[in-house]
Amino acid sequence: MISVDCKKDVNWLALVLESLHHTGVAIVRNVLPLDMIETTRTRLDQVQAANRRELGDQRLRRAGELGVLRLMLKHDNHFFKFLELPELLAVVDRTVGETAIMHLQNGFILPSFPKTQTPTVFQNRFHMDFPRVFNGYLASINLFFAIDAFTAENGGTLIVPGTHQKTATPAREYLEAAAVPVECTAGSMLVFDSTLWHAAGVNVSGADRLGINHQFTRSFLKQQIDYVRALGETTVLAQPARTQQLLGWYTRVVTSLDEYYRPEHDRLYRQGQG
Ligand SMILES: O=C(O)CCC(=O)C(=O)O
Repeated sequence: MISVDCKKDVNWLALVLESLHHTGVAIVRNVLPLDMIETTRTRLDQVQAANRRELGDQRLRRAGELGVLRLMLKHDNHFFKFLELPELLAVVDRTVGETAIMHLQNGFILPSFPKTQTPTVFQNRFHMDFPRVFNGYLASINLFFAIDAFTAENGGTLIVPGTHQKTATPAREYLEAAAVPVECTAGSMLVFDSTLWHAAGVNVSGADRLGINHQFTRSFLKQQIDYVRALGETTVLAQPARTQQLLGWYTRVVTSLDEYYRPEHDRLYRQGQG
């Protein structure tokens, strides 16, 4: 798995793109500044507390997830900053294109468990985040930020290089034998083809492992959460144009003929969206 420093390697983007093609994965170090890492840590904890208040522990437990935080943008504008990072945008542009939309942004506070006591849930079973292979056409990409350093001990994501864009499901024994834990510094961005087989690792470090995952797709695919409706027009329009596009502002689906027959500049689903 290649690891490049985006502040030192002038060729970092070309290396990432080539690595995505060959192995389905690459690590980009040094993406987040220190102050953003620190602020993000606090804000993730606050979102988790707010989710517990709003949804209740029972409902969250029933979902069978380990510390997954959804729709963080609703709680805290801080998480919009990730959508303005030049390195994130550069990878999105060169993979799923300039009209791509955000499929999801999820925070992770992966808890530590005593050895052998980690519950088995969807996120720590090997899976593809985008389980559709379109004859090699890249439709979805993951950009996953390490807010803590990722290590084998704290559950750094297990990835299986070269398993992307395959129609046949790899044998479980193969996935287990060939998986490599992502180990990287805090502030790194793990980039992977969303058809790559991966799983959350097992955290036995004694401390939570914090991260934020993003998935971006071609503009014509459905989002996991309709961010435009979830956040509301006022919040979306307060963001830079590119963020509006990533949230799905230019690919809204019309609900009436009045909306359908609007003039070009006012259309909900703009022309040229890929
Ligand atoms: O937390 C991780 O390292 C991976 C999580 C994951 O694969 C998922 O939620 O789909």
